[in-house]
Amino acid sequence: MRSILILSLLSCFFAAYEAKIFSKCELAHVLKAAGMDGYYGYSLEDWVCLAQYESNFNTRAFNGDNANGSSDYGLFQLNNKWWCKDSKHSSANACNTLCSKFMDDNISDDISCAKRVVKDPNGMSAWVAWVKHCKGKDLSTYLASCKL
Ligand SMILES: *[C@@H]1O[C@H](CO)[C@@H](O)[C@H](O)[C@H]1NC(C)=O
Ligand SMILES: *[C@@H]1O[C@H](CO)[C@@H](O)[C@H](O)[C@H]1NC(C)=O
Ligand SMILES: [Ca+2]
Repeated sequence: MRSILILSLLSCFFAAYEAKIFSKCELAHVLKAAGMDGYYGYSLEDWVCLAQYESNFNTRAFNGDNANGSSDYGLFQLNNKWWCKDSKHSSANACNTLCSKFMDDNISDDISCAKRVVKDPNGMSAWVAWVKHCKGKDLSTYLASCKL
């Protein structure tokens, strides 16, 4: 009995540190509510596709070995050269935040920063995975199964 209690306490403890992995439709709902459908001319499909291919919808996605020496953080793989600050790199820190904030389960700051990124002249082309997997593709049925 006691070991069961301890086990369940432990699993609660670890659950708090687990990555949140969105489903496609769950993320579509959150991004829509955050005004991303049509934001800077990009469809909701584009935003969700971008997150799928950048992070596989994982809020803890981390890539620490880009060829240019930068690291990418979280759902939108925001990097420590331009957008956020970490201890490894000098940064323009245009989103004025710590990169670790892009690794937690609250994505409202990640969304704000992505909105900032897309305002630059490159738009969504700032995201290599979007260019490769989403740009110019027919995404018309991509979110068809989601009740939006
Ligand atoms: C560094 O490379 C990564 C991956 O190729 C890219 O996503 C990122 O935008 C680059 N960062 C800079 C500052 O050039
Ligand atoms: C998420 O973070 C924002 C600040 O970035 C905060 O205003 C909001 O209350 C947080 N939401 C939750 C559910 O903790
Ligand atoms: Ca966050």
